Parts: sequence; structure tokens; C-alpha cells
Amino acid sequence: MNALRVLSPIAEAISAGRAVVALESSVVAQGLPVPANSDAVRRMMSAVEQQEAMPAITAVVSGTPTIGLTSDEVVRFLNRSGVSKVSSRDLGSLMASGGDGATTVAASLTLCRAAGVQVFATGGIGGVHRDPFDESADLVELSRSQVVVVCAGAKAILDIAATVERLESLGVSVVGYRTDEFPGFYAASTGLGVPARADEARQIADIFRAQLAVGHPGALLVVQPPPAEAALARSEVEEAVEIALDAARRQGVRGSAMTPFLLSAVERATHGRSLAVNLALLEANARLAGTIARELVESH
Ligand code: PSU
Ligand code: MN
Repeated sequence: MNALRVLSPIAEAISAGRAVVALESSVVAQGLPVPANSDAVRRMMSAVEQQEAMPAITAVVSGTPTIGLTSDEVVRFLNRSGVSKVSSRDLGSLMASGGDGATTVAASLTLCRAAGVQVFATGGIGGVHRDPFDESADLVELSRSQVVVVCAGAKAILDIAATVERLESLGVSVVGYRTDEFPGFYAASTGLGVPARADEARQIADIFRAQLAVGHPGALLVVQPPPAEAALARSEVEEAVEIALDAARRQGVRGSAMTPFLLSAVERATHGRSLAVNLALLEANARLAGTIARELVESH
């Protein structure tokens, strides 16, 4: 059994101290429909590359935890058949059974720790669900991974206020990038504040280095609103989420199926408009992550 495989250009970049940005794969294999998922991969990869950083998709490939997929593997994950959703608890059993798995934020952070990758981009983190009780492992992994995580807040299907409170309890630092509000993924506004704000990537790098200097064990969660031209109104999002939650309750959806189910139900309820926002914010987050990764390796 192989403990970790890092694609060779990425391994070289890490050891040479060049900028690398990890990207999760669950959003590709479970969170987005075909063929929009391949659009997402293309847009995220090129956004990172445009910032002169190296993108690295995280996944479990035939049982091997992997940083950086080959192009054949990307195609396999985009087709998604036989690709399971992997959170941190699932890593060991999938490695032992030799299967393919797409990593959530939680499992991706575990791989970032193993490989020493310091910057990671995603769409929205998992968090505290509304009724019935369900809390993403993303939160706990954020509390014990020294990684800058760029996102558009927590997915709108969640209880965002409760998620923000849990982040605080777990000691996860949150910084708003050019915003004073914790964003609501599809919508820019939630009415919830952030404890700190940064208007430049350099400030984010400074905060992260300060955290490392004092031995803070957790992540720096960078939240930025979805791009304004794509964002939905808060009321439209709330309506769609209510419809999605009703459907989930009626169908008795539970556990790890919950997040993918709700995301696609919201997409139907918004007539596909949520999908366009999702793609736009993934690209924007990848771009910002690339900029931060470069700041981290350039300025010290
Ligand atoms: N954000 C998206 N789409 C997704 C996810 C997040 O826009 O598919 C995924 C991420 O991988 C996140 C996971 O880590 O959902 C959370 O799932 P759960 O609530 O089961 O932990
Ligand atoms: Mn859960």
C-alpha cells in the first residue's frame, strides 16, 4: 500500500519552495453535474496557473492518496463511475480496499498536511446542517491543519450562523477578503460578520505566518463573496434551500448523501442559476489561492 503519491512536477515545486495550490475533488465528482464539472476543473486549474502557482487536485487513486492527478485520472474522476466520496474517516478503508475516492475538504486537508501543501481552494466548506443534526468533518480538520483555505463561506444549505459559531469554538481563524461579512456561497450576504478583514493577499500571508510563528495548529479560513456578476439574491437562495430541504426530508436523505443531494436540488430550484455561481466562485477562489500561495513563497 502506497501512503502518498505526489505528481513529480508538484513534488519538485514543493521541495523548491514554489507556489502550489491544492484543489479538492469531491466538488468535481459529487458536487457538480457532468459536464459542468469538467468546466470547473479547467477554470480552477487555469486560474491557479495564471497566478504562477501550480494546481494540484487531491484524491485517492486506486487506494493511493494522491496530490496531483494525471490527465487520464482527471478524466476518470470527471466520469465519476466507481468514485466514492471520501471524508477523513474514510481514507484508511479506501486505501486498504484500493478504490477510487474524491476527497472532501476534510480529507483534502489531511493530504495537504501529509504533503506539506500550505494553500487550498474550494467552493464552500461543509459545516453544521440544519435539521436533522449533521456536522461536516471539514470543521474539525480545519482546526488541525495549518493550511490557508480559500472559500466562499459555508454552503447556503447549511445553518451558516451555527457553522460560524463552531469555527470560533474550534479556534479556526477566519478572515474576510475584501468583505466584512461571512459570505453565503451563492449569495454575498448573510448578515454575519467576520472577526478580521484583509484587502490584499499579502496581509493574508502575514496573518498565516503569524499563526505559524505562535504554533497555532489550525487553518486560516479566507472567505470571499461569490463574484458579483454571478451572485444570487439572498432571498432567492433561501427559497431554493427550503425547497431542497423539504425534498431531502420527504425522501429521508441522511449522512454523506445529504450535501450532494441538496446541492442538486438547489440547482433545480434555481433553474440552473446556482450552478453558474458555483463555477464562478470556484474559479475566483482558485485565483485568490494562487495569489496567496505566491505571496507566501515570495515575501518572507
Ligand atoms: N462545496 C461545493 N460543492 C461540494 C462540496 C462543497 O460547492 O460538493 C463538498 C466539499 O467536498 C465539502 C463536502 O467538503 O461537500 C462536505 O460534505 P459533508 O457535509 O458530507 O462533510
Ligand atoms: Mn455528515
